[in-house]
Amino acid sequence: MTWIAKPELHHPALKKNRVGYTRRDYEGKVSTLCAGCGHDSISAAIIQACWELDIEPHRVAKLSGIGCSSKTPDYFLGASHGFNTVHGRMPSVLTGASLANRELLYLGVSGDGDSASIGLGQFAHAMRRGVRMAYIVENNGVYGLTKGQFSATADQGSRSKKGAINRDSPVDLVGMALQLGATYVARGFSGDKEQLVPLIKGALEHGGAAFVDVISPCVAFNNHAGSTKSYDYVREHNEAVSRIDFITPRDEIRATAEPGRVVEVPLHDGTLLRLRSLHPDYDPTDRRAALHHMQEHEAKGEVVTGLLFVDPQPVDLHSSLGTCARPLNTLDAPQLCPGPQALGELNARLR
Ligand SMILES: Cc1ncc(C[n+]2csc(CCOP(=O)(O)OP(=O)(O)O)c2C)c(N)n1
Ligand code: SF4
Ligand SMILES: [Mg+2]
Repeated sequence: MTWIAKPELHHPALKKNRVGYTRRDYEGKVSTLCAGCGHDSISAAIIQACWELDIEPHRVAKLSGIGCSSKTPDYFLGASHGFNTVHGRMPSVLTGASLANRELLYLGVSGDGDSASIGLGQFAHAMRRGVRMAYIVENNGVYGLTKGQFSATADQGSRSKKGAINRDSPVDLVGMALQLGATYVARGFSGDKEQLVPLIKGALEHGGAAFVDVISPCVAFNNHAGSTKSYDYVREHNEAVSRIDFITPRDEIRATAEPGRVVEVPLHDGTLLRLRSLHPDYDPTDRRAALHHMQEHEAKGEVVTGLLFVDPQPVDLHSSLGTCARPLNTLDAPQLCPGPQALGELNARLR
């Protein structure tokens, strides 16, 4: 129903956030995805996260590749910057944009086909270089847009809608992100908005390479018995390591009465991640332990969700390259091209 335009008028009494926007201001066009597609729930969670964080929409750049998942940036943050790249190339285009302007908040949206097959190398290098971004993979285990072929994240032994068995080993993007050095690694489920919104908020505010894998069932091609990415399977096998609250410096920090161990992780910008650990021994700041925990539970067929790892003081590509603090489009000609003498001195330093 691409021809349906959303009404532009808002009810005057809609609640506004601290920067004067209603939740509606963070929406995009009417979605054209199948009714019940998990990807639409992720769009709703992104809208909620940005509204609650008081992010000004023009400060966000949303980039994606190709697929149903990569179409979704059209359905949220309609007033933000956007770039729909070619298949699997979102990370490199985003890296370039980020190097040219580090003042924007970068949100990369991709699919399991887009990131675990054609874009696997791009995904890997964005993580290992510490590109400052929130990288969200809407993971349904199939190529939804091209009619449901198994993707590289489909579990070995899982069945397609037509009954074919997937014989190949899966690519585990969460495990790879942990091994490659991502400094914020989480997994959510599109059917659990309460868990997903704080995970996305944490990723947006992280300040380094933040990866969020979201299991997002494809109702058209991968929501049947025998699939490990269906709503029923994930609900039955969801093994959450923690519940997180995301607290910005201006929020009142109330004492929690929740049961279980509470870990508070202060972040570089003054925000506080409060994790209510559902496993007494789980330490979200121990990369190797996170990997071990995940592999142990996944061997039992469980889907581990929650904030799996966070480095509260991330080193990102800007700090390792010493990039220009100002957006390049605000520099004048002499600053961008300081002349032959400066070039000569630079060359001399490299000899
Ligand atoms: C270079 C290139 N190769 C192949 C395709 C065909 N193609 C379009 S979308 C897609 C896969 C999308 O899968 P995924 O990223 O998982 O997104 P989903 O639709 O499942 O959300 C493929 C192979 C393409 N568009 N471009
Ligand atoms: S084909 Fe699957 S992934 Fe694509 S919109 Fe439909 S349900 Fe969503
Ligand atoms: Mg997919």
